[in-house]
Amino acid sequence: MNVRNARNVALAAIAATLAGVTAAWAAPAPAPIILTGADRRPAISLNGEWAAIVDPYFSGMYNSHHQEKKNGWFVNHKAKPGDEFPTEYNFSTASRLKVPGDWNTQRRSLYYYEGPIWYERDFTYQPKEHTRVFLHVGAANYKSWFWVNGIKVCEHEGGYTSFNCEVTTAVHAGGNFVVAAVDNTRLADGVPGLQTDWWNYGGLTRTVSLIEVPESFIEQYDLHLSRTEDSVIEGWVIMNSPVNGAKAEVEIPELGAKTSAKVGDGGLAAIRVEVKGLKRWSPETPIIYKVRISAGQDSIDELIGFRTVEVRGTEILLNGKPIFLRGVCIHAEAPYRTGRANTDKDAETLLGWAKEMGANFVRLAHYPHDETMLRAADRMGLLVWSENPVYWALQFDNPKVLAKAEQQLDEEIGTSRNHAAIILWSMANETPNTEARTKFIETEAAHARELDPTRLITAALLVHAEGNTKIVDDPLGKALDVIGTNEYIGWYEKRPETADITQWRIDYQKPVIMSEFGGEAKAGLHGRKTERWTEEYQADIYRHQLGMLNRIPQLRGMSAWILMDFRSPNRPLAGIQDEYNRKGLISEQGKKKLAYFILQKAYKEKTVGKPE
Ligand code: GCB
Repeated sequence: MNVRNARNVALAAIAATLAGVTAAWAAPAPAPIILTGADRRPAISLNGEWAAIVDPYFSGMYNSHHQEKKNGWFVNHKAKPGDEFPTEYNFSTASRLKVPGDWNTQRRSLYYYEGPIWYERDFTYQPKEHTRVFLHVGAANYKSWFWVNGIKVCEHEGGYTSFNCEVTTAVHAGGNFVVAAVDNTRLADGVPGLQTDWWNYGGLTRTVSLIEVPESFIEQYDLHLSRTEDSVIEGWVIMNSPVNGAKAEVEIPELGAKTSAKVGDGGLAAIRVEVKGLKRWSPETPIIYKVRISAGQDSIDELIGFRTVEVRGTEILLNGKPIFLRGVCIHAEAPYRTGRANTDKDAETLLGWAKEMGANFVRLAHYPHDETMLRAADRMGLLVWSENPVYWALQFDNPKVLAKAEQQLDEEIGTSRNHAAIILWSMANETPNTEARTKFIETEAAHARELDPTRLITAALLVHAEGNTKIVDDPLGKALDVIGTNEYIGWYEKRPETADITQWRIDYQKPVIMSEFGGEAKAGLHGRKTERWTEEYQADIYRHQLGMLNRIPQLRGMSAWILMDFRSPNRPLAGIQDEYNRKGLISEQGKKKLAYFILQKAYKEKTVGKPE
């Protein structure tokens, strides 16, 4: 079937819908599936220029008279003059947007845009026998719907995780086309919700490709170093549609290690393999092994580092030894060009600045970052705090919101569970202390533990104060392995020197990470250290913070807020902020501020934190 025929089929389906007859796409959209190591599979890239139609009223999706979902008025729209229907839209004459990319920084008129945009791209394809094909979407913020040749292939909610829509029966030999609707409208029942302190970059913000797999294929796998048995790599492989008697095989050629296991119920094969001479991954020795995972006709060449992480009392142990996390928070904001970060170069620049500062740890705020960032952290030796976008006040009493948070966790953990760099799954940031919230995040934490018992669970908590004492007693702390706390002494409260007389009371005998602290400065603005917005004022905050942090006995890590200035609509102060949160240690144009060097000295000389 060629593109034109496909269009006709799709047109017929639209007509059927309009006539009140159930059309092919009136059926519920198939759920996307999660693939581990999708970026390690050969792929047909669909990156590049896509046709784009801005549709603020979402008229391409809804029936204008009844507001009922039409499920894709635009889905097949390649209408040419003379085509009877539809008439209002034409992808072939529409303007273009780059994929991957947020739309806000590609066109001035889309800078503040929050709403739906339709995307379309043609591609040629040659189906292969016994092969299943997935449309892999690195991320689409926030809700998205996909059609291939007019056939609905999936819909998805959540703007920061990858997903895969099966298109095996929708593609055909020759010319094909994919249409996507992406809507970044903020939702009261979304995750995150209506309020965030970062830019709501919309669009197909990460790579899009086609991934081919055999009929029976490897869906997810988890391979990690055992905490209890030295030199044993354990884990599992899950196969989709395994044949009877299927086996999964794991091989690490460099270590001469190889094992195979029977695929049992639910497609699961348990893996255990003894290894000799394994060199453990750590920030000082970011050693990564080539690992071949194969099952039936399918195989993936992975790159995995092996290390253990655990908590003992108030210590965090990496490879059995106490570690202090000298870190910094990072948003997925592209250095120099701004907008969403999504290239190896973006990741290497951001993480390179963290390394240069002497950091061994990064908090990737406030949502899961992309594979390029995680691969770079593995390679460069930076421990990672990875975060679910449960941010500020969500509808914590709404079970649908919990389901959305859990789905995003499934995707975050399912796709990135083999990164040695990730040691912490963060459930939430600065959530209000209510019963509904605590229950919500406890459920989320239990879900994360079930998905991955090998890593530590954390969250960034709000603290309160009595006089000069900061108190960490949020009941959520019970559900966490590591307590994260945020504070802004010297910026949102009091003066930088207040830190000198601040005490901390932490009601949990657990490790603590100061997950945010800092203040704003405009790069290049100099003055007295008492003048807000100057680099000197920001540097003074850091000087006083370092002394205070050293007086918290349970402190096992810190992540300054934040590495680089980032766009936020909450920061309109003209001439200073200009819609950037200026708490960066580095400007968005790469200019290091004085505070960067204060922290660099403390990190490099290890004058902050417990020497290991
Ligand atoms: C916070 C938030 C973070 C903000 C930061 C700020 O507490 O967790 O998302 O950007 O403060 O700059 O106010």
